[in-house]
Amino acid sequence: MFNYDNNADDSNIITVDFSTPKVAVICINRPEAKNALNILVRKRLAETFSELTFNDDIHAIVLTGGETVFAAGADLKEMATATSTEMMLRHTERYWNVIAQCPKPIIAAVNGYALGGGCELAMHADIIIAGKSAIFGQPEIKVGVIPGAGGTQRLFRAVGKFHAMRMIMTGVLVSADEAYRIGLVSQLTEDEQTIATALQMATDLARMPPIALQQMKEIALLSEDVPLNAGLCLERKAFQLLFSTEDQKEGAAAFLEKRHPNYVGR
Ligand code: CO8
Repeated sequence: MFNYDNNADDSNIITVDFSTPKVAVICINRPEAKNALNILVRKRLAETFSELTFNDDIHAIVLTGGETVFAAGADLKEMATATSTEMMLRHTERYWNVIAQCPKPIIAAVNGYALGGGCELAMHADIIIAGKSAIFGQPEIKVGVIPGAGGTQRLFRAVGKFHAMRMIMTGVLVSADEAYRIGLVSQLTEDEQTIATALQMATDLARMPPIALQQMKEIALLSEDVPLNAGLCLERKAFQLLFSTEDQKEGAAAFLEKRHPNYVGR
């Protein structure tokens, strides 16, 4: 079994910056391996997302790999000789699930490669900001496997069958422009502006009513899996529920009084 326990040299493999009020910026920091997602990175990401989920001071999260690369996939060196049983026993889905279930808005800021597990990680976000250098792809087929963290599922939902099939079957890498055109990217920017743009958006989101944002996210993601009528019903119930929040009263009052609202998350 691969040993992925903590190693003193890896203490900065994930960094979290709290310098912007109400926003956490998570950065993967493994440049020597193009930010490949080894198990320790995924474990630390899960721990970080878990902490941020319960941190009431944080209202929005930016996820990035820094200025030059987002993540070049799962760590191929860790998987090269693994057996099926070993892969099963790693239970990496437990790490991914923490990110998928994070109720707060997540913005991925992508420069450079977002391949394989890296592309799948970006797709765990709610919004993807990409610099012009960004390159997306699910090249797993070229190394003898298939996407293992949602690439056959989330990519389909994001870009539709024919773009997704082309990407996962051929392993073709797509440019930021193409990714934007097919709907895999929310907003394109210059590379130097990617993180700043994501940070500004996160700051804007952090000023929004947090309960409403979380209800919206939960229902929007659930609705991919439920019939339209059930989704509409969920939406209606949450919409009605929000009228019990102080933030709804504040939002309406601020509009009527022609001032900026001050949301408190109650
Ligand atoms: N895993 C491990 N190491 C990597 C990875 C990776 N995915 N990508 C890059 N590296 C390492 C290289 O081995 C190299 O290390 P070293 O200097 O020790 O040789 C270092 O990073 C720099 O890489 P390159 O010299 O190759 O840099 P280039 O700029 O020439 O190329 C590329 C960059 C195009 C990103 C190239 O490195 C590449 O093709 N990487 C592999 C991309 C890939 O196939 N990704 C998919 C992996 S499979 C996957 O993600 C399955 C997901 C399943 C979900 C997870 C569940 C477990």
